[in-house]
Amino acid sequence: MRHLGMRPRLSRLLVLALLVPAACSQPAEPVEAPASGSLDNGWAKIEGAYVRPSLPPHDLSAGFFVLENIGEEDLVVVGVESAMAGSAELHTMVEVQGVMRMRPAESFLAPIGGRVELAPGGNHLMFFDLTEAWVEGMSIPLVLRLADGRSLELKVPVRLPESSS
Ligand SMILES: [Cu+2]
Repeated sequence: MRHLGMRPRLSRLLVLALLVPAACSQPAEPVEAPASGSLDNGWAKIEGAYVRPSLPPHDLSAGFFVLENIGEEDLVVVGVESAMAGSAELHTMVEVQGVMRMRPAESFLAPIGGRVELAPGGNHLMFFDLTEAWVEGMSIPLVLRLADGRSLELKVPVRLPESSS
């Protein structure tokens, strides 16, 4: 039931919802289901998406996910947005004179039947100017923009990366 033309209005509503203090005259709001960090819409599958707790005082966070292309067209992620971040970018890691540094990336490609994996130390999402600190237990709304105009919306949990052992 989601139409292209509705997106701007939806995002305005999201922003409004964030600006309205939680403690107004409304009776207790239903408890929101925890963010799953997953999505399966028939042509794209996302598993294990999450964002890191923010790093004060810089208001930064990074996000990760595995996107699997289960459709019949390439999935080219060209942007990311969150109603809880002033701006967000796709980032990749490159080695510069022996030091790994992050750089903005143009896009992430999940070819037909393939996948793209974002993980600490590699490709990631980067979030700036967070509207509030991101702490474990919160759910963060994300929108991934695709080159062909489609988008993927999901809610992801805030958590630390699983320790690699
Ligand atoms: Cu980065």
